Amino acid sequence: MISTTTQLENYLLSVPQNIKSLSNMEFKPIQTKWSKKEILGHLCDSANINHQRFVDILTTTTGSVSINNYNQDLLVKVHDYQHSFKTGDLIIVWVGLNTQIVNLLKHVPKQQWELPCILENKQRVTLEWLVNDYINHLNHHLEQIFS
Ligand code: NI
Repeated sequence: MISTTTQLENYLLSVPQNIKSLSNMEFKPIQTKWSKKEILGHLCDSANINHQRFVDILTTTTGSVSINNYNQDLLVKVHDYQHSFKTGDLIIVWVGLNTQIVNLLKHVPKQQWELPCILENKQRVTLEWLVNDYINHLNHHLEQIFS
């Protein structure tokens, strides 16, 4: 899990610079598709929600934590990322949230990576699985932004 955390830490340095060099952040190919700015907003939502999931798993006193899905389109809509945020401000939010995640994960003892949680489809997984899922999701959307 050290490699995953290191990858995220490297992103904290590279992603802001790379996004600042893009000029098409607000372009919407069609009205129903997210712009790159909205994808970045979605990544802030994902960081926020997953940080809370990781904290819940690490601090539960009652056993397995249940992971609920979230309505990603609705979250992008209520924040109105396309109009209400400057890209620079979204970058600050994204870096802040992921800085908190990196520092949390850096201090997780080896055995706690095996802590369980239960997905909405009742599948039983571990904190390690969930963190990998978070990074894979992030990679997927960064590829979209930098394509
Ligand atoms: Ni997504």
